[in-house]
Amino acid sequence: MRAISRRRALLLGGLGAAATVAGGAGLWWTATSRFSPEAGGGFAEPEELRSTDGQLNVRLEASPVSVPLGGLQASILGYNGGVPGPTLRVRGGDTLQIELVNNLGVPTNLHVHGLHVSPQGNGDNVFVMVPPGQSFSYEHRLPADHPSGTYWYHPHHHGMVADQVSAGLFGAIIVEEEDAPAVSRERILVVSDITLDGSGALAEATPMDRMLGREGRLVLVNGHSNPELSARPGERERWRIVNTCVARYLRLRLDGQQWELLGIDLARFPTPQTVDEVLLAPGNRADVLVTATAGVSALRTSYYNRGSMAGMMGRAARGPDGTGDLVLATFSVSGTPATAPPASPPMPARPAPEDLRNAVVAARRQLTLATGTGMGMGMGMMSFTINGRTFDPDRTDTVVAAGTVEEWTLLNPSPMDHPFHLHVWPMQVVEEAGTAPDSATWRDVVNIPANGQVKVRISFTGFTGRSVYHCHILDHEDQGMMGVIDVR
Ligand SMILES: [Cu+2]
Repeated sequence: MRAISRRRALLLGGLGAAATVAGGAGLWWTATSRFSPEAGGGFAEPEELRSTDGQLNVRLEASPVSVPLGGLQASILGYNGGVPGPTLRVRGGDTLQIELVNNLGVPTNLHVHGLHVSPQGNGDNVFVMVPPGQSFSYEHRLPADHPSGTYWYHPHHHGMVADQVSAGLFGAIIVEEEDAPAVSRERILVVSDITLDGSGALAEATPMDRMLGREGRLVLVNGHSNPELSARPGERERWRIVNTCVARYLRLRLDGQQWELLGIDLARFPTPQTVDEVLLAPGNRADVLVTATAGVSALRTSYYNRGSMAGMMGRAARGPDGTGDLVLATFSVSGTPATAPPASPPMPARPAPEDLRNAVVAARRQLTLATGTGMGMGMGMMSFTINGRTFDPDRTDTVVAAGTVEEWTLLNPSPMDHPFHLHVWPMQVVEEAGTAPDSATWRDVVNIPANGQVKVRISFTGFTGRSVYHCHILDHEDQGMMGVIDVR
């Protein structure tokens, strides 16, 4: 039997603590080197909740749950008893009300990642804290012209975000478009990663995990290990892929199939892009069209070098563990060919944000995401800063005039990538790797490569109030790589 830390006991509450104490073997994956997770079950999707008459009222209970994961009975966290939580489907103009119930042993809250909604009051307000045993009613009023896209929700209580998201607290949000492409079927693929110990309890992140950003050893699609998706030749499917991983980058391929990228995060590209691979930093989403070709194909993620901490022990050459190649899902195409695939989608999608490439820029700023070894810091302790400062909820770092367009140069002088996320207002990439994109490219998470920079433009319209921007390697966010913005 091994001791359970106070931190984990608090996080998991009664159920997790009991399960951990009862178990007690070492890390599940490392304990048996030949272990491979039970895989290949049928593809399943989370429950879907859809708005009616402009309204979606949802109750989300964050609780310890016991669910089968990759052949083990896992004691983790979930919304409404499952991992992922329910998928929420809304449209522009809708009101999304979420009653968040906190059944955890620690505080939590809820962020609607990517939604263009108010950050104030009971809106997308990350400064709200919901204590254990209490609940909070969020209300999000989506503008009528809210960009379509795939979004997601997860806790955002500073200092505990990585622990709670990696434990299973996440779910998808879909904002439907007016002119959706005709498809044979649409699927949501919520990708997550987690490390369990031999008893199925959540493994605790090490100091190294927190520094580099933890990557779970078990990678799941909708809570399943390598599920099998079936289709007939000629069918066209729309896949919405969400990267909810705390730090894992997904470099996706689907060899043997026709794969077109409709968009990343929000809106759609002016024309679908035929691509070999799609890179999703933590927090990003892909919207893809798959035209099924007979055969069996693997949805793979391949190794992506996101850098490391220079001078740190181990891992320096290849970066953090776990960013290697693996199969996320299997796509099996067989049977009677479909008569004709549905017609190509109309482009671009409506509504879409305004193209800011020729906009009047009211202010230009630089934000520098840096890592360092601070004075008096212990072995292995790093600082994670934006413009030299760690997060302070009481300090406002950036004041923006409402209604203006700004251009931000996002700089990363550190030896590892940092995916930059701004709440509420989408970013349009205007310069990446020294070149301007050919077409309007929006993101709400923009990867800033190690020793690189990206320029974005942001239209601060629609809402005022205090919100945040941060690194979406959630371990970095928890350690202070976050700033406060006030639009007024
Ligand atoms: Cu980071």
